[in-house]
Amino acid sequence: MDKRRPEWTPPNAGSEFASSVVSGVHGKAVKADNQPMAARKISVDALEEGIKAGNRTLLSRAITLVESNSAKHFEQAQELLTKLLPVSGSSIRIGITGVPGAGKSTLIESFGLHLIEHGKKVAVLAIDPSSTISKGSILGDKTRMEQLSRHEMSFIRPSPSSGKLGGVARKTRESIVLCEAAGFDVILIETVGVGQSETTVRSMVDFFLLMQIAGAGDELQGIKKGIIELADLIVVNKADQDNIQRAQLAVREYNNALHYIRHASKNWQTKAITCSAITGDGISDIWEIVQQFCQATRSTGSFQARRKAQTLEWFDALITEAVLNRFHQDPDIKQKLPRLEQAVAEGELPVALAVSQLLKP
Ligand SMILES: Nc1nc2c(ncn2[C@@H]2O[C@H](COP(=O)(O)OP(=O)(O)OP(=O)(O)O)[C@@H](O)[C@H]2O)c(=O)[nH]1
Ligand SMILES: [Mg+2]
Repeated sequence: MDKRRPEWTPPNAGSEFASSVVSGVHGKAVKADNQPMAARKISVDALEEGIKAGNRTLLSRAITLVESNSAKHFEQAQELLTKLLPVSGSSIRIGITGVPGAGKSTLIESFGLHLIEHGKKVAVLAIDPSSTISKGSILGDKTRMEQLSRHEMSFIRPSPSSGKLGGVARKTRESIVLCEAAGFDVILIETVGVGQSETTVRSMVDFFLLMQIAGAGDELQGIKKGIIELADLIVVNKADQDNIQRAQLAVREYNNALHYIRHASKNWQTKAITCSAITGDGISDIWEIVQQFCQATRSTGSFQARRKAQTLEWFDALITEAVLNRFHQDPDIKQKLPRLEQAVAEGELPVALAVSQLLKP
């Protein structure tokens, strides 16, 4: 093995690192605030070892590495992922979506703590394409997930701050691999119901949970948006105090509607239940249902088949992205494109002909 492999330095010396203690790297503990970031380099091998040992500080650094946009970091991240892929894949990946304020983070707090009580290690990732600077949402989430974020059996990572959904999704998929290699049994991925983010999260999880709130005036909002067709479970949250009856009514309506809707997963009948993320009512039912889902889909092979299909879809998407990038970087294309665009816009040239002229060597 090449011992002189270039070492990785975190790209931004953010607060995430500032107060952390990195132990076991190069054989000794390093107090982070004592030295500048550039002085502390961690090799891919050290990251691999640390992650396999469940070291959350190194897991966090590895995620920063996969989130980096630099070419050098890309290479190192891919090397690390190659090493860790064989020890990944054994978690259950759960996507959680719902309109802003539905109670996703509050649910993750109580559901996560419930899972920990059952001996599970829980990682929480977020996809929030609307936040260009993730700092705000970290703050919100950390206060909503106060106990969970302090628990040693959990790991919480906010959404990468890069704006484009495609880029964010790649980073999240790679972060899932890292979390699994670090021994996390359940990966929760929170996304706010904006734009395409639900479809994107659906394409990387085994189980998709849609959170709704009763009494929002439009109980069946998800049906219109087609999101119910993605869900394996609909949870009507905030079923507490004087909202219980409304929530139960909404659950009945959903369960009726679900008879007419194509289910999201093979060998699984989507259902709706009530829950209160605050009182904890219904939280254990969610875990029961997830386990039933795993049993039903694993025994029939559809669980494994979906994962394979998801990976191939991702492969396909990355090919498309890479080919398009290469196309747009090509000097010849760059030179021809504006003229042809104008000709097409002015109606001087048929579109299909313009494309074939563009692609002509
Ligand atoms: N009564 C009641 N309030 C709840 C419940 N769950 C969440 N809330 C409240 O609803 C508000 C929003 O909760 P969050 O958990 O931040 O919702 P979210 O879906 O994560 O919101 P975004 O991250 O902004 O999309 C907070 O004030 C919570 O205290 C619940 O079960 N019952
Ligand atoms: Mg939230």
